[in-house]
This record gives sequence, structure tokens and C-alpha cells, in this order.
Amino acid sequence: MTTTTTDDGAIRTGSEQWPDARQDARLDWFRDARFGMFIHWGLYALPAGEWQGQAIPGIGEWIMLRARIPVAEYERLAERFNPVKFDAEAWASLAAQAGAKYLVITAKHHDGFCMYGTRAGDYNIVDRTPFGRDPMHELAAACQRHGVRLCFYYSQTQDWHHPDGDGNDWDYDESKKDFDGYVENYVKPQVRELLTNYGPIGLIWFDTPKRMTPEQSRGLVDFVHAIQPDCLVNGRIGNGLGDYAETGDNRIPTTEVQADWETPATINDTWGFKRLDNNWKSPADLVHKLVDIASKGGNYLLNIGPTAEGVIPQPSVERMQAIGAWLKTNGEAVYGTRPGPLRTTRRGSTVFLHVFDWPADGIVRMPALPGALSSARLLANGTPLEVQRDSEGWQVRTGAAGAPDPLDTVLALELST
Ligand code: JFZ
Repeated sequence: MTTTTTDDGAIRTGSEQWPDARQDARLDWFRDARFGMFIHWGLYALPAGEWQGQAIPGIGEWIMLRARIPVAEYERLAERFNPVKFDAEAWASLAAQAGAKYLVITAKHHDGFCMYGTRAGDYNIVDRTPFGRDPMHELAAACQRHGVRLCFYYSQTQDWHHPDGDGNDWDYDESKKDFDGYVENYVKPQVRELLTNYGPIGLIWFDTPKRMTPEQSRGLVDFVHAIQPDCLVNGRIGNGLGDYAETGDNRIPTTEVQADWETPATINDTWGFKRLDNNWKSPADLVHKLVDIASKGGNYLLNIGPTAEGVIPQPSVERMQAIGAWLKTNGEAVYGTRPGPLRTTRRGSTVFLHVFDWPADGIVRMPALPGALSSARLLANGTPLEVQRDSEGWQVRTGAAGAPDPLDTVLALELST
């Protein structure tokens, strides 16, 4: 059985794709999507990286563990969680503007707080906050309107609030935990709710599968497919049983991967909102990563971390809109493509060459590609381009001293094999 871990450790044992899934037509939408929007939103957006006046290092959504905040204290955050500026239409519309084909939002993260109306316990946004509404119903309708597939992130192993969940050893005695019972009597009922109450769900994004036995991973995959046969399960279900492989956070394999895979990534250095984290990547860097990942056969799942008021940080909005503007012109070179030679993507006989660093003389030099070149054009506006061949390879003469597109200029090369 061939596994799809990568030597560079980007895809690690446990998070790889179940081999049979590679041929599975249920993944076609996922393979063609190439770009999704991740949303980490929860109580952790309130402290926003600070606790008792101290800046807590690390990713924002881990503040309860990093500051070892007792459940009794952390729970109190719910009383102050009232995202009056939450606007599902704005969130779904931003995903559509960005060119994201699917949206994955945290229904329950490691802190155990449920961002939807669950019946499996009252530690949730409807029962325990002044907000008192279920944002997932509104988001499901908005995503439907914008043709964006709604997906849920669910922390199946770590739950720092639940006495039998994994991870909280500062309130609970690890040796007394009934983890199997937690999976059977809490996780499964909640996963059923998420797959029953919000319409068609594109995929369930499980996470940090440590402690999951192969039987438990298999059991949850089958459980999801039994309720919604077309709902995919990501690689962090563990034990190599995912419908597709998941890299480590912000990890991009160095070479093409013979699997369906995804890179979850941040725009700054946190998933959950942190007030002081303004280390925003540039739009060019984000487009380059999207293309780099697509050229190796993967999907880019790019995160936003809304505030506790429900506002998406402006730097994230601007960067998502910049990616969307670029995809509006160059989407043909990303959506529905498969890995191409060099840093290229391909659709049928068209190879898309992505030029990040524009040559001062406007002549793009590249090795000759296999097959006969019948024509070349600038994808953005169809301008035909002249190609000269020499011993070094091909010279595509664009006559453009400056980069036609500062983010990534795409040349479309028609090749007849
Ligand atoms: C996990 C979460 O702990 C984190 O809060 C966030 O949700 C992120 C998307 O996923 O963090 C991980 C999980 C796995 C790896 C790295 C970070 N890994 O396999 O390298």
C-alpha cells in the first residue's frame, strides 16, 4: 500500500490520503477548487492573545492551554461574547470575492466551546452567550447564495473543556479520562448535528489526531460518510484514513505530490484573532504560494481570524480581495488545473507558465518543454507572444520591460504532444 507522506515532512505519517481515495470521483470538486477560506473564530478572539495584561506567546486559539487557564475562568468569556457586527453575508461574500470555492469554519476548536447550537451540552454560543444566535445557519444560507461550499472544522481529539477530552491536564486527571466514551457519546452526536442541521457539507476538517486509534479514525470516517456520503474527511482524522492528505501548518511540499492534498495556512502568524499580530504576508507572497501549491497538485486553505465583535481584520480583507482580483483574470491557470512541468500548471494542451520575477528585458527564458509549441499568449489579455528557440531552450518575447502583473504574470503556451 503506497502511502503519500513526503520526504520533506510536509505531509507526515497519519495525515496522508487513504490510497483508494485517489481515484474517488467524490473529490473532483476538491481537486478543481484549489483555493479555500479557513475561519478560526471563537471565545479566544476575546482575550486576543493577552491574559491578565500579559501577551501570551503562540497562536491565539491556544491561549487557554498556553496560559493554563482553568475551565471555571475560561468559561466566563462566554458571558462577554456578543459579536453584534457578525454578518454572514459579508463573510460568504468575501470568500466569493477572494475566489475561494469552499469555506471551513471552526464549529468547535480545542477549547471545546461550540460555535453552533448543539444539544450535546450547553457550552455553546446559543445557550451561553448574550449573542444567543446560531451563526452557522446564517453562514450556510449565505454560502449557498454565493456558491461557496460550507465545511466545518471540528476538534475531535483535543477538548480542554470536556472532562474526558484530550489535552487539559491542569484541571483534569489524565488517568481518569474516558476518552473512548467522549468520542462515542459526545463527538459522534455533535458530528451528526453538523451533518444534519446545516444542509450539504463539503468536508469535515478534523485536527491533531493524536490518541485516535485506527479503529476510532475508521469509525468516524464511516460515520461521516454514512450521514453525508459526499462529505469528505481531511487527513487529520489520522491513521492514514483521510479522503485527502493534510500538510503541517503553512507547510508546502518541495515537489509535486502524487495525492490529493491541502496546505492550511495563515496570513499572519496566528489562526485565531490576536490584537498584536500584524505580521501580514504580502498579496504577492500569498498568490505565489497559491500557485506554487497548485503547481504541485494541492489546495491552499487560507485563514482569517475575525474579532470577537465578528469583524474580519482589514489587512485580511484586503489580501483576500487582492487574491480574488488576480484569480478573476488568471483563474483559468489555477482552477481545475493539474501539476505542469517547471513551476507551471496545465489544462489539457495548455501549459500556464507563472512568472514571479519579471526579466528586465521582457524576454522570458525557459527550457524547451516536451511537445511542439503552436502558440503563446499573455493570459490576462490574450496578447500573442513570439517564441524563439535556441540551444538553451525557448525565449518568449513579451516586449514588456515591466511585469504586466506584479503578483504573477501568466503566459499560456499551447503545446501539441
Ligand atoms: C492545529 C491546531 O492546533 C491549530 O490551532 C490550528 O487549528 C491549525 C490549523 O491546526 O495545529 C497544528 C496541527 C498539526 C500540525 C501543526 C499544527 N502538524 O501536523 O504539523
